[in-house]
Amino acid sequence: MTAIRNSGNITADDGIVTVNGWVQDIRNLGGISFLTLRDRHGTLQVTMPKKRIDPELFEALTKLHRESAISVTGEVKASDQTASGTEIVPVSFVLHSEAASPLPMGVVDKVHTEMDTRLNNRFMDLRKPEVKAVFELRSMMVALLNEVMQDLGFVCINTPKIVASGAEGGATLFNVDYFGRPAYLAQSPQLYKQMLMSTGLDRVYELGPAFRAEHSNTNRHVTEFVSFDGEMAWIDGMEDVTATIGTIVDRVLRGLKERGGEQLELLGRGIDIPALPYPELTYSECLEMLDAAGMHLEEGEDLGTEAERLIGEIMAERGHDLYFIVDYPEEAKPFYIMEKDGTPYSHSFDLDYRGQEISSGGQREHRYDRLVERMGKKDLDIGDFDAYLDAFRYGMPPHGGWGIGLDRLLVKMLDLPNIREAILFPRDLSRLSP
Ligand code: AMO
Repeated sequence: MTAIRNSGNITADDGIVTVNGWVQDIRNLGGISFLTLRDRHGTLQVTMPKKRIDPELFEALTKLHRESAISVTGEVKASDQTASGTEIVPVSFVLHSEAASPLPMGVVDKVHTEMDTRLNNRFMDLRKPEVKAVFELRSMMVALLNEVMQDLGFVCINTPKIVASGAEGGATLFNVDYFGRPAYLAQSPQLYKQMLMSTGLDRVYELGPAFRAEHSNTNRHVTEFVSFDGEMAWIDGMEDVTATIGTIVDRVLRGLKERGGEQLELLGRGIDIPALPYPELTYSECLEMLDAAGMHLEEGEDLGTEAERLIGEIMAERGHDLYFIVDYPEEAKPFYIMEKDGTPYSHSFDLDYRGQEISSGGQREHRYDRLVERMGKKDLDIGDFDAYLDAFRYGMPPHGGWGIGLDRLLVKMLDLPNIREAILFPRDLSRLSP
């Protein structure tokens, strides 16, 4: 039996090997032909000196369509002509599946391919090493998040994604017909992670899909994203939450830098590690900063995309990539956020990464009466929230938490131009397939 090798582990002493991959390119120079075989780890050169290999084999290999899936068996030789220092002289091959021609898009061609074409043909787009690298880094990021959360004593949870009431406002709810009853796709695990704070599972986290019927077509909004949520009980204040987020993001940045060297190099990216603790700006300070920069927002107004970007520029000048914006007006924040008594503000924060919000969270209102009062203020029908409210009637500890958009975090870490670059099969206003 021949050894199965790949472009990452082949050596000149391997003798006869079999390598699986796609035909990236064939160059026919008359007396000799070269086939570039690409696999997960890189490329290998299959060298075919016309006089030294079986004419039928030569004919069949040189006629293959680009991107066909094949296995090549041959002898490994040392070569000073290839980057790997090896080449394979074939003795046989198996054509598993021939690629149709022409290809829907190029894999190695230097021509620019539109995002829509790429996403329509994602299976082919992912054959590009630099596109695949993003998803390898994403996988490392998820592994790192799980590691750090377990180290910090958080319990991994899964909450329902078909729900009876939304937590993040009616405008972005997707309706579901649940056996004739109205239901929604979960916008976040907010209500469930809070309910768990009354159980003794007092530190929980979830990495799961979140759905928003976003009508905005931007490079940072999708209708289905992965939310990395955390919730922790018995906190003394919101600072416990922001400090925990700092620890987590720092561990992930360091881990990716350490483990993702190969992929980061392919992407031509480095990862900067901002010093802890990440600085805090209050909402009011932001309004002042914006005013001084020539952008006026009314007190209470949401910081929109432009304001966030401008604050990002000012913070970059001060040497900060990651920073919290704290103490938002209570009016601008959801019902579950605790008010800052005697002020129009709240115990809430956003975490911004180079001018873009990647997370929001805060301390929650854990006092039943105050929570019901706050729901009234927001014109919510408390009857829709019975199951949630019950958990607050029988001993709910003070608690707080966050939701980090996993896709956005990756986009900012890798400085990608569009959230769709970080999602395998994105869903947006117009895209439902593939
Ligand atoms: P929020 O609604 O701010 O807060 O969402 C939290 C984070 O989720 C990401 N996000 C999105 N990413 C891509 N496309 C979208 N359409 C989208 N919407 C949100 C962002 C955002 O910062 N329950 C609270 C969190 C909490 O308080 O624990 C919540 O969902 O990165």
